[in-house]
Amino acid sequence: MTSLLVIIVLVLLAIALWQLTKIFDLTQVGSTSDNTEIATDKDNNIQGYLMFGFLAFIYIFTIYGLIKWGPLVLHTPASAHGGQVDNLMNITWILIFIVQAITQVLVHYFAFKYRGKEGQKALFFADNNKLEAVWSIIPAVVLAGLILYGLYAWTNIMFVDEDEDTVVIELYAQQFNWKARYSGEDNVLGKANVRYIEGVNTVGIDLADSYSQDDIVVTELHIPKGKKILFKMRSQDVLHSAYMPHFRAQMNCVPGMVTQFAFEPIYTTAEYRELPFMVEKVANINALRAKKSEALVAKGEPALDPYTFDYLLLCNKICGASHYNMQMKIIVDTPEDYQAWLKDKATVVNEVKASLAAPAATGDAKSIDSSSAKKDDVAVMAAK
Ligand SMILES: [Cu+2]
Repeated sequence: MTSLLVIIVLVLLAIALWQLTKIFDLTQVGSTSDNTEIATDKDNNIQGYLMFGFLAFIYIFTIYGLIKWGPLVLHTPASAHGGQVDNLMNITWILIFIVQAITQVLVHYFAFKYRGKEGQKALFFADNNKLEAVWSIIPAVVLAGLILYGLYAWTNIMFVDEDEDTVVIELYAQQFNWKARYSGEDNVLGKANVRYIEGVNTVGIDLADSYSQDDIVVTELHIPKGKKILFKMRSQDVLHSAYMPHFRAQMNCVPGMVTQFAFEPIYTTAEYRELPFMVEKVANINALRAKKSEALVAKGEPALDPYTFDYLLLCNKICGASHYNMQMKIIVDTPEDYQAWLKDKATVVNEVKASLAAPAATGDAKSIDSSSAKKDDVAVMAAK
């Protein structure tokens, strides 16, 4: 309602302004000032110099942006393939900068040089095959090179050797959180379907499948350093996108299908925190937080906690109201720490059994209890 009123007020203001300019025009009738709508040499000169002004604005703003926001880039990639992505990105940036630097100068300079002059008539110029060939072939070759290099990098990154020793983990997306399913001892994820979601079986594992028996579901992702992780992505509801910026990894999570992405982490969380650029970044963030805390404490509010770096899995598709907060912490451990962390995690099968054994203990127990199908599943499991 408020926005409708604001829009009405703005429209009325615009109409009032338009009417005022008409009144102003009428008051000028008969005055000696030049009110023809044909540009004079003075107008053309002003426009010509404004072109240079705009050119200066573009470059000053670009340099300002690079200095002010340049340090905010992600910096060192934390995955083995990350360097390739960064390389491709940097080459693209450099090309864009060179091309834009040349073309913008030419566009603005020619607009100035050939500005209108009293009595001067524009030359009619139909075409020039040589010129057109030059400005078609050069971009075509450069773009083809860039695309071929991109395709080469993409196939390199996306290729997963079937025989390679990978850790298989499922990333399960739903509005608005992530869950990770570990494939357990057999390194094979059991079958899953949204129809099996019930009670503590939050990602819809088929409990009757033999591969499901050792599957583990967690809400904090731990992965070992130096080992290729094969992520299998699923979504429960809408399109999400699993985005792990520090690892230069992103893949859509599509309802009804399984997508995948594999990478090898090369720094543990502890090692990445110690990298000089990260130490500096965290110090800067904490300096800002300390400043903000002072203001908060002065107002009698609690101070902010100091920031420590963690890798994150974010959702990179606008999937609903709480999309902005759809994230999961990723911890890269040493292989030993990873094994130790994984060792005592309960399997989903055992969690389901426990929840069925103590129906009063959990809030979800009632719905599980009422499902005879689920009891059959557990019976199948028990028989194995
Ligand atoms: Cu999402």
